[in-house]
Amino acid sequence: MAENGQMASEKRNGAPVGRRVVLGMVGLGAIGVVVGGSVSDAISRALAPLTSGDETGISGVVPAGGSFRYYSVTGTEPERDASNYTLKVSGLVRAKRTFSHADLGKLPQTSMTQDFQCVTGWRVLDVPWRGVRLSDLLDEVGVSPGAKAVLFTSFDGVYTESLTLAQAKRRDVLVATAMYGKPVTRSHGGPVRLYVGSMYGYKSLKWLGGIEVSDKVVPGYWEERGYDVDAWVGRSNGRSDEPVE
Ligand SMILES: Nc1nc2c(c(=O)[nH]1)N[C@H]1C(S)=C(S)[C@@H](COP(=O)(O)O)O[C@H]1N2
Ligand SMILES: [Mo]
Repeated sequence: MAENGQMASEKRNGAPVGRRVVLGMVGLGAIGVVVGGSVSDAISRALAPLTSGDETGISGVVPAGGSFRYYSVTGTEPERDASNYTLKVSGLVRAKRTFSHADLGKLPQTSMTQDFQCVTGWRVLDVPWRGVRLSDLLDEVGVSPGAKAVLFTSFDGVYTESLTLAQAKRRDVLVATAMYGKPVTRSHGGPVRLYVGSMYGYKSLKWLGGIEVSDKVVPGYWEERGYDVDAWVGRSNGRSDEPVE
């Protein structure tokens, strides 16, 4: 496990939040000193970037559950928007294809409301997601015989993930273009991210740039660093969270 159970490079609004701050937050949570005037000025300042400007409108008190944390292993938010976005679909498919944001909008749209749970423990309840089911996208390009897995790359240039083909076809796996009724924000991986409903948050790759249909699963960024490849909430990583479904 990385960083004492905390995924590294937690950040917000372009300002990287150092590991010390993150660990400090954990300590605060443990002794329950979070609300009101009891938090020292220095710590309040350190926490401010995490609590301010919450687009979701559900920002809770850090580090209690109920709100998203923001992660980027690169410490940056790659800049791409709906106007210059492309999603390249390649590998074991009938027809390789590059989708623009508008192309994605022409495919069947799916909405679902489902929790988001990070393996470090925080969970956001009832998140409204919208986008194209990965299975619908795969049907659109046609999966070739011999395909067994789907690999994902981020246009941050570093982060990767993968799913077995069976996992990829689940109805709660979305190529998400909206959260909370609005376009996915840059911090949350916009304009297009993955949402893998039943698995821990690290499967939900942000800034989705490439999908490759393959004959085998390739462990992703965090999986190379010790997290489980099959990341079912409550049934992996030695955790016993309530499953997400
Ligand atoms: N490209 C990219 N995708 C990523 C990550 C990341 O650092 N980079 N972090 C993962 C982890 S560990 C989690 S919990 C979620 C967090 O999503 P959020 O930043 O929208 O809260 O994104 C996942 N996808
Ligand atoms: Mo996570």
